[in-house]
Amino acid sequence: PANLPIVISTWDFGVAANKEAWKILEKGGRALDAVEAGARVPEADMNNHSVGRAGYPDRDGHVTLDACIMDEQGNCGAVAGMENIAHPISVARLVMEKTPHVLLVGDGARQFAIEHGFKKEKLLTPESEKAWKEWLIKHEYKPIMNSENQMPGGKYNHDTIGMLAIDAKGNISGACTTSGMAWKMHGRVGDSPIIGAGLYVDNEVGGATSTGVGEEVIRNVGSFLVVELMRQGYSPTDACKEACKRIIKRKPDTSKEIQVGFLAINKKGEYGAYALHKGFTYAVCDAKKQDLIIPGESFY
Ligand code: SD4
Repeated sequence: PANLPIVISTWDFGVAANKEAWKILEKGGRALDAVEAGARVPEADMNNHSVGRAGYPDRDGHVTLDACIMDEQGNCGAVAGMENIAHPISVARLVMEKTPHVLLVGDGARQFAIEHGFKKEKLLTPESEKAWKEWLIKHEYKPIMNSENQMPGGKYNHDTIGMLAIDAKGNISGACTTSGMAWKMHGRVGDSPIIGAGLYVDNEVGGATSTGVGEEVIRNVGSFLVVELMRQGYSPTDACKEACKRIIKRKPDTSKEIQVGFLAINKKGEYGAYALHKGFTYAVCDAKKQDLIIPGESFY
């Protein structure tokens, strides 16, 4: 197909992540290497408070990270609730490649990372700590969904990165990494490290990833659903729209107040997205369309 290789990812900062992934794809490199390299960009970004270092903490002040990765053979790896390790996506890849398991959590994930040479670091920045302390005063330690992402004017913003790439050989891989909902309960895990929820890849069909309130995505096994709908002939956009519809159907009132967005690509390199609310964007990079930011369609 004409537009391969290609890489797409969630939100405006996906542009910088795509750029890094593109360096690998344009040389004929593997989609798996591309999505790992791309996801590491927001993980290291001090201005991104929803991914990796500088992520907002949970309500007890711990920065706990979730990530997963999946390749063209259906291999996958993930970490959840991992503290003190700056690049969870790379640890997720090692779980996939070096262990017989798929998901490591908490202390076990951190221990595994340290055994593989990752540095133990403080991830809470003074700025994130300040935001957390301010939250503590206003919200009295109650876990509230979505609060950190509600923007003036009723817009909802999130910053988790989900990335999907197809390499020159036509192989698909995906990555998803986040610090999760800010001020979450300690131990809370969202959709992002859950294969089938935050990310799913089937090399015969395509891939999907999600962002937003993870609980609703887990309940609907969102990314798996999007890929299965594409298998049945839905376009990427229509598949994402249908997955949003399921969330609205189950929770019509909640859906008006929370953001969830899906992003998908099919085997031909066609892509699309759909969200509950306005404000979701995604970034596209291929040989022709470098640095493109596209607003996702939405219900509300
Ligand atoms: C989660 N889906 O932990 C993630 C949150 C997110 O930007 O997308 N934040 O539920």
